[in-house]
Amino acid sequence: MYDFAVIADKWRQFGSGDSNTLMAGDLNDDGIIDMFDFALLGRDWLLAGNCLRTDTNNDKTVNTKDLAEISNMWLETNWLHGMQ
Ligand SMILES: [Ca+2]
Ligand SMILES: [Ca+2]
Repeated sequence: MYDFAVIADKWRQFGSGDSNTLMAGDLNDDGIIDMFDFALLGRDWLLAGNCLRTDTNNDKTVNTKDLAEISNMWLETNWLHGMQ
């Protein structure tokens, strides 16, 4: 586990580019969109409600639109990747 100073330094290194942003499809916040995120989507498939982490487009339902979000960004990474 890293402390805040290490995370802040990593954030600064990446500047303000796309790699600095959090990705909606990264459901477990490990910095990469992969099979673990897909598994979480499957767990919540067709659930409806507010504040669902797997509802990537915030339409209050976990469905094919969220699957499309993950599929479109498959294996993309951001600055969080490799921090854990
Ligand atoms: Ca992930
Ligand atoms: Ca959704």
